[in-house]
Amino acid sequence: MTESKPIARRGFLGAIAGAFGAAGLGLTDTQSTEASPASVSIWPSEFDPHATRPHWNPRGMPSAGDTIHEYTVDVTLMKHEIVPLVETYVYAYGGSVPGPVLQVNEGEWLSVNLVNKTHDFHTIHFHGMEIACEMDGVPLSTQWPVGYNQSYKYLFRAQPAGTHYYHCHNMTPLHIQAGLYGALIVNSDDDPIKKLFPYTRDYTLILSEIDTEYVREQLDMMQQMGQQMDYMMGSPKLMKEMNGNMMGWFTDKAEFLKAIKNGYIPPYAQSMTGYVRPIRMNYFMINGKSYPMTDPLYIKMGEYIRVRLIGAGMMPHFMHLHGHDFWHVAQDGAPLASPVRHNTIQVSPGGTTDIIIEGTNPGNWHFHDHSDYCTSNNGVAPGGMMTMLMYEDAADYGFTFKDILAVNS
Ligand SMILES: [Cu+2]
Repeated sequence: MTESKPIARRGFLGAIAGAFGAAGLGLTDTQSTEASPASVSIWPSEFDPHATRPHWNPRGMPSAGDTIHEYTVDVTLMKHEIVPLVETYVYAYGGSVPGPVLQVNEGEWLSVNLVNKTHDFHTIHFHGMEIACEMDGVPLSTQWPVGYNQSYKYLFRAQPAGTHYYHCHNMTPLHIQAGLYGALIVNSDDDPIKKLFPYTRDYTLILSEIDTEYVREQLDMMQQMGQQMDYMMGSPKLMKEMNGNMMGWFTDKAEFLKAIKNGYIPPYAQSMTGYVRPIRMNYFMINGKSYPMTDPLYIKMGEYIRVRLIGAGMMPHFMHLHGHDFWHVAQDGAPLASPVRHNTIQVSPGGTTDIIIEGTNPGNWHFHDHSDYCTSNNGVAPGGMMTMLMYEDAADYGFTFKDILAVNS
């Protein structure tokens, strides 16, 4: 192995100054020299980027003796209650929002049979997995979308370890709002987080949002178009003939541009419902529920708990814990080089963020998105993306405050 070359800050600044002229950066020779020790390295010289290559060939197949976890995940149209009196139609994987937690050990195989029981198209994308692209769940790119009463079997080896998730990749802004997401946890026997913080409880919090009006309008429309869609699904040729009439699926850019020349108006220019309506989120959820119906996190003094935050929606969220700092230990499944201390942490759309909380301050503590718009239900606060960290042994430390739910009238 060749030794990697440390990047010296002096060399980096020197390169910029050379390109733009030192005067342009406001640096004198003395300043740039004094502020830049000769051999400051950003990364340790032993850093090996190849260490993060996939352990197993993503295009490999199972061998005799390999463990294969088999799941059947159906997609149904069902009613889901976000908070009392707010019930909305959603699509659901496996009959619940979020869908079932898929949990395996790194290197084991997952066989997931998607069965579609709705008059719409769906797939499953396994977000963060290093797998064969045919198993990646992107409709019209790596597979045909799965129509009514059709199925598609995904088979892949789970890698890399860490907190991941899965979601539908068809009409994503609608189908994720409509409930098609779930956690995918890949465990490792050699988890540095568990070694450093021997946690005893492990929570998964999937963050997402919904515009209930938008979802209702769109799902209504899909039901009305159901028969037409089912007929079309019988034949890929018929699907293609629908181009320009409805969905606008094209084989390439040239075909798309030709269709526009011939009068095709894409939905973003004239929406499928006849008018353009921007998405405006009104409920903000943790595991499909808004406060006060979110589940609390429980802890005891001296206990470590692991909290896996998954950004399944389309907005960033800024989770803030009262009364404690916590440790950011992994991002997008991968352990950080060193834990980082926070009391507020951003969870990006599509990102997973693992934190460790240590029980150090008995009581009941809010844990919520600090983007305050998102701690409301239909514009009324408190609500939304909020839960509690509750000490089970708080009474032992003289804390007697009882559970109170704040619900605005
Ligand atoms: Cu879908």
